Amino acid sequence: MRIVNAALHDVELPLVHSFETSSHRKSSLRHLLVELTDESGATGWGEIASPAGPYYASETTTIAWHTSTQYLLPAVLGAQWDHPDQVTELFSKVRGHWFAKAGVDIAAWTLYADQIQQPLAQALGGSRSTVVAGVSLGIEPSIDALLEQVATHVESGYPRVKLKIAPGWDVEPVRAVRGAYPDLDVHVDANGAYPGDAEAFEVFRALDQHRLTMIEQPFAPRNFLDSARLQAELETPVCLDESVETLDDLRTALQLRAGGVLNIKVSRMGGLSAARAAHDLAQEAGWPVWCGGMHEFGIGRLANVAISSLPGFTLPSDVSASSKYYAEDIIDPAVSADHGVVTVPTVPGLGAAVRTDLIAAHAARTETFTA
Ligand code: OSB
Ligand code: MG
Repeated sequence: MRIVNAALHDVELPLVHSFETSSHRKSSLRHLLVELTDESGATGWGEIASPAGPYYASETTTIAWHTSTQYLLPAVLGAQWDHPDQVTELFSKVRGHWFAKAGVDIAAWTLYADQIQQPLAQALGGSRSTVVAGVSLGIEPSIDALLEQVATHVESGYPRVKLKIAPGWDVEPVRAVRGAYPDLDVHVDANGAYPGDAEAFEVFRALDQHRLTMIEQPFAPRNFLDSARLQAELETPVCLDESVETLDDLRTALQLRAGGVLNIKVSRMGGLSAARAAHDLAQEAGWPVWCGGMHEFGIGRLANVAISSLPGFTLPSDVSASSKYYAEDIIDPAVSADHGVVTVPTVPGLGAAVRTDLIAAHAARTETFTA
């Protein structure tokens, strides 16, 4: 295959419910959509789901635009390839910039799946026909507001709820949710907001009493040593998110026993090829994995559904319905969940039509490139 045209669309969609993490609050999201066209005129779509600011990772939407237009798309345009793994090789000299790479990688995978006439999940080696979705709930202004959010999602049938925590918003909200839902699958995500000090260990020891499925990213990215020290003390598995950007990070985490569960994000790891390799390595080591999200629009969301169909994804993934985040999604049909279960698309390629009308209506800018 040879990519002869590429386009990058900078698209903003309003969120149905604003979302707060340990770092900030947001009410709309801007993602970059990658459109690759080969010499037969077939098109593959990808999504760069970088947050706007450098708080989850060091990338920003503006930096991802620069990386894509100056380095990634020029490396891909005109090159000959047979498999998407070769596409990521084309820009392997670029260090980091995983979100931007993931967008181009997803576009190559969807183009490839379309060409071999297989659903994306099957092209990746997925074996599930459905995936179980959990929801991720942000920090709310009060415990009552949080309990209301939990109730809404439990009533829709989602079997797992993840709560964002931060210093000052941890043991109390968990105690309240656990009190109201003694049997619910609940886990917490700190997004690295705690220092590895004695006070933080006290908080996690208290959380260890609440039968949480996991404690996600307690400490700063790559603070493997404190994470290992914590895991040695707790019953609750520690899950790594921000700490694992590369396979080498994962090897370090496994070797040091810095946790027991891996959150695989297609965006954080630079695409589907890398996500699949991380899945294989974690599975070999006996760590269960699940797919985390970055509030993706439909294209990235379908990539997450596809990777979640691999056999090692045994915990609920953040692949909730599009409607949890967006009134109108840029794919048709949108991703829907029935009592927390998402059906893996069986049509060849991405799994849904891309709504170019909606993309054009919401695009702040589009740039096109030719080989
Ligand atoms: O840590 O999982 C995270 C969103 C933005 C940044 C970090 C995270 C998240 C989520 C989103 O939790 C979950 C989703 O997309 O459903
Ligand atoms: Mg996380």
